[in-house]
Amino acid sequence: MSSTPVVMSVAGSDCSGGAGIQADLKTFSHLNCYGTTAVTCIVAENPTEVRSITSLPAKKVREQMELIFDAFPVSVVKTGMLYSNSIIKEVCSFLKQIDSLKRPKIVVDPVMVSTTGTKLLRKNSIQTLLEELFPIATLITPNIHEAQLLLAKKIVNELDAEQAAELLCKRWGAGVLVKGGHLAKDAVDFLAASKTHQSYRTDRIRGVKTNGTGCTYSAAIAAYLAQGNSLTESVGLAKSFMTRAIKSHLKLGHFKALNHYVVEP
Ligand code: PXL
Repeated sequence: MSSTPVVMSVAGSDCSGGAGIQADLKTFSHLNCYGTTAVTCIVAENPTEVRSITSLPAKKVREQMELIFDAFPVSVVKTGMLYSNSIIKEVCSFLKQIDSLKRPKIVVDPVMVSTTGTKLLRKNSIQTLLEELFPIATLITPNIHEAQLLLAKKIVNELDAEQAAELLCKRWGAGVLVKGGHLAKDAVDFLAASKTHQSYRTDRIRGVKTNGTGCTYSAAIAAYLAQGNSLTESVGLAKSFMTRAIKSHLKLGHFKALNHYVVEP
């Protein structure tokens, strides 16, 4: 009998393979989960440029989710680039009609802007994300920029980041991991959840700029959760995985890429 956990990524396709659905699937399979997907958008991009975004009709996103859930016991859903109001609403409507006791855990990466600066969420859609998706999330994983936007408040130091996690956690009743990768000093992330507050600190790895760290981190958390680890354990394991994936980055032509296949320490 197989006990491989099934996880699902609802996100955009990054043809360059570092972020989006592609990063999620690599991470899921490397961390011993069976990965499934609902594609929301096709993003034509490479590490320096987003050329175009083509979004799928919201009903087509729902259809993918329906068929996967009809066939597989999905234990964790990770959401990434959802892009539009209609897609966010359809995804949430699908997830909400699942009995709350049977609903999978939901890890929300509130993707707003690409590493190259292109908007991956329409401006008028942030409110929909907050109202529809955050209340059913197990964990929300904003980086500093996203947390600033969500709170309409500047975050300049570790204390601000820690308070941001607590505020967002209280406001939405979900676990919140504010990722401090963009702060000046160590790479420190703050988790605020109903029963736990924890920080995760590693030395900053300098001089490695790669796409897809946010996508990969949230996918790794989803995979570790699907394997039955607690939220605090899953974030710790995923943080360690990320540190190794950045440290052992791959050199591909002129670019550095995350090594999604990095081995256990
Ligand atoms: O890293 C954010 C991100 C998420 N999802 C998709 C992307 C990107 C960055 O480019 O392309 C599909």
